[in-house]
Amino acid sequence: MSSENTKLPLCLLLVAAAAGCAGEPPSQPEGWDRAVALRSALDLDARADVVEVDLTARVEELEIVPGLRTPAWTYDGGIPGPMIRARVGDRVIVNFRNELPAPTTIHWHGIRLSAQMDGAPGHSQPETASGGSFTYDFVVPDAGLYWYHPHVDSAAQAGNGLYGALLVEDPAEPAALGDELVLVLSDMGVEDDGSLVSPNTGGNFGTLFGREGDLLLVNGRVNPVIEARAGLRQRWRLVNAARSRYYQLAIEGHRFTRIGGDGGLLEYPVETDRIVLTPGERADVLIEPRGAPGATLPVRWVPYDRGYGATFGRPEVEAFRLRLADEPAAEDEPLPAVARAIEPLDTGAARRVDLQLTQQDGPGELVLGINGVPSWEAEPLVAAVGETAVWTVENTMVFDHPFHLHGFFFQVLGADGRPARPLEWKDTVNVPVDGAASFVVRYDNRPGMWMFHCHILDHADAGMMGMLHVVR
Ligand SMILES: [Cu+2]
Repeated sequence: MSSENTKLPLCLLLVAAAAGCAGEPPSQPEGWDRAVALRSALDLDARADVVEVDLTARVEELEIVPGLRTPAWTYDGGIPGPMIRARVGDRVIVNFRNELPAPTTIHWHGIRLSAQMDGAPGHSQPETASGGSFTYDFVVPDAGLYWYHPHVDSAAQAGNGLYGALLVEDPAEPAALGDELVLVLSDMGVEDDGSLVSPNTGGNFGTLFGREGDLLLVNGRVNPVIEARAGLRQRWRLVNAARSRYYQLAIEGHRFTRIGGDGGLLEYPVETDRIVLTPGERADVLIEPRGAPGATLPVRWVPYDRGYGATFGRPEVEAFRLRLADEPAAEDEPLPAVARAIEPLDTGAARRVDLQLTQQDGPGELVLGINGVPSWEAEPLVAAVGETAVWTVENTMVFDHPFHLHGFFFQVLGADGRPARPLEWKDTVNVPVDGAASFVVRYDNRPGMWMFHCHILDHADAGMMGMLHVVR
């Protein structure tokens, strides 16, 4: 019961409970989010500003396809892993235990933490061996939706099911934006006998294209149904946790209001017909469903042209659906102002970093790289704390690459060389076929080794990765 309700006389409360109060605002249907509700990690620490959770990676047989048992790789026995919920400025402690048959680490995608907690094997920490454990301990300084996943053999491990959401809430944010859902989008390849498709399926071509599982998963479920009431806004916090698949979502006859991205709210909201999320990216969108009582609104995955053959012969797929309640449309409250003051970073005196995403020539296993060098041969770039840099990442291949920098947010630059509007903080940006992406970043006072890589994880594992050494 909210604190406001407790101020009402008891008789009024009883009347409201029995008959429904005339002035009561309309609400989503009972159990509207049941099909996609995420498990929340249990906070073991009583202190208000500390979230402490236990997290175990282990193989668990799950029924992802009805009637089949799939030995998925999981955090705490489910896909996705439990959602970790914190508030801006909280300290988050994760007591991690590895019960997988392989070494692993956890990377906290997007969080501006110290390099020691970033989960980069060999730089942040040693790999956590099978049977081993590691304690992650960091502060979450920025509101937004983040996520966690392994950084060892990451295409295979994330593809097998290892990912979860970390939501950092800001109590100062305007309330009443919409009823909120966190949706972790991914995919999975399952054979007819329920076993996982081999992470090496398709050989070099599989690596080059980036492996996509045939099953689209929304919070670990195939085509779940979200109940809705026409006219009532829902706020969807989306993350693309797939190892290679781009998500482009559309709802016939509807537009989305995008209010946030990787690093929290945008400078101002934008309307859009489609939401595009490369692997690693997040979006914070409002949707106001419209339609006849009882109608079904498919939320379609629409093929995104990310290069050679990416859309060829590929149909649209229903990723999930909204079912409207058997009630007339409701009138929602007007959308409160959603805006955020973001200072554009000054590119004037910025250092230049020029990178090319490359494919190596040669026989044998496919090798990708950055500036012609695979990650295992690359020398780290060096930068100084406090420095501002403009990165230009050029794509020399016939596939798009989602480029991710660990540890720091950046502002994507438009064609005019200035931060694109609306301003937003990002950590992953698409680099289109035969094109480039530019961004400006300022290295705040967190020295250490930071990774950057393509977030098509098959590409990262094939060498499209490098290191940035930020020194004091
Ligand atoms: Cu790539």
